[in-house]
Amino acid sequence: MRSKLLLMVASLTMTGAAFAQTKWDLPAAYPATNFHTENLVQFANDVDKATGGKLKINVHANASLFKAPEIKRAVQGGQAQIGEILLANHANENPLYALDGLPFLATGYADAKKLYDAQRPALDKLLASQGMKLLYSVPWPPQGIYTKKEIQSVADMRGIKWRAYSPATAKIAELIGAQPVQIQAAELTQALATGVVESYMSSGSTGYDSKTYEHIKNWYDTEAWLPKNAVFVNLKSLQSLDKPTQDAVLKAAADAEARGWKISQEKNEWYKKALTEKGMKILKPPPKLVADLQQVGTIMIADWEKQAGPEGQAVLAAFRGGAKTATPKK
Ligand code: PCA
Repeated sequence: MRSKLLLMVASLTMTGAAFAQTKWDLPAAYPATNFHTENLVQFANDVDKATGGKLKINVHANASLFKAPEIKRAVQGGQAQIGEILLANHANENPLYALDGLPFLATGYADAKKLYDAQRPALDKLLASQGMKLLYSVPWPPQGIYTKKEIQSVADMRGIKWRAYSPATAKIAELIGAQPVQIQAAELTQALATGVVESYMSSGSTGYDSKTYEHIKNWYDTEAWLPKNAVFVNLKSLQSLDKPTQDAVLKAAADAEARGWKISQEKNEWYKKALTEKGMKILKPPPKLVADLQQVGTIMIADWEKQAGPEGQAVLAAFRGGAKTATPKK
């Protein structure tokens, strides 16, 4: 036993001497079968291949290494080298992170892309000031409302138990008079089973992953916003790699971003079919509900503009300038 162990140590050391292998931990918050996580694994495989095994990225799915709201700080502090977050989870830290979580600001994939283009330079700057680098960002499919009972307007949601995943989704509950409880995706299945959730807003993706259809039968396809996940790296960890390895990371990230946007959009349709097959009713939101929610969005966007400061307002103006033009940006 002892000699076998020693042999193993020796072979590891020899591998290490033959070429310096670096290992990175990548905490992620969503299930292994979620399309974001699958994209992360492919990104890690691409880096592995491009570097001939010099950089191994180990994806830890489903908040198994750090809880969703803790991942950003873990990467900043170097407990993990790279991570995936939901930008909107960090809204209280800087309004820039809140932008893609505001209802009815950017509602389809084309507008979500315009918003990302407008946000990206400011996000790069903000993360750089925190010692990190944004590698890529991919949206969740559009957000709709899961509810146990059928609803006609937000008045029908007064007092119901509402799962929030971000400051903005908690704010919506406050504005419509629902009772918010913060539950991250990794705990959602359990929360649904114990009855602490009667409603929430999210994508078909999370409804499917969490088996929401076992407890809730209605999903109103409001297409209210497309929050983004972002994959980012500790700058010192990145800079400690040799140049070709750094380039391989950046190249694989650009590929993952292009792939992720495409898959998100394709899977949006797939999830709706899959949820229907599982007994979920995918409903067109009634006009009163839409009007009420748009009012909620208007309030939240106006609040955001007040907090955002000149830099944030410039991002919003860039988006609105871009959003008005019919020609899509590259
Ligand atoms: N799913 C995640 C965030 C947005 C989404 O579509 C969630 O519900 O936690």
